[in-house]
Amino acid sequence: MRRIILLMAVAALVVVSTLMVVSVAGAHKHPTAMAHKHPTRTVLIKNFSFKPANITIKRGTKVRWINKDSTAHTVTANNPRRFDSGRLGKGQRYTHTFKSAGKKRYHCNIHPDMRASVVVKR
Ligand SMILES: [Cu+2]
Repeated sequence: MRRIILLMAVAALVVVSTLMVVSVAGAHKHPTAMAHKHPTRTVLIKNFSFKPANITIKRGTKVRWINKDSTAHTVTANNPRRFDSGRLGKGQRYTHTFKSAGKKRYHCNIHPDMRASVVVKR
């Protein structure tokens, strides 16, 4: 009887320590996986154009625009309900996280010839 109790105690110890190792490994793995899954992409606004003008990202990616011109620009979706930075002065930035897949075309409201797009994949 004593032997059985000892065996059960050893078995319980093995199960508990295995679970602990798994959860510790999981905790270390998770933040790295998230960082790779949701990176930030930067688009510069320079010399009256978006650089790069066309990017392809995964759904959930955050895109950051930085205005490097001394002239004000906007980052405005062709369908303005999707996203609109408003007026960005020199050095100002705007970020938007893309949550739905598809090709999102955008432009600058002040200079309508400035056109670009973000392709969002699933
Ligand atoms: Cu502009």
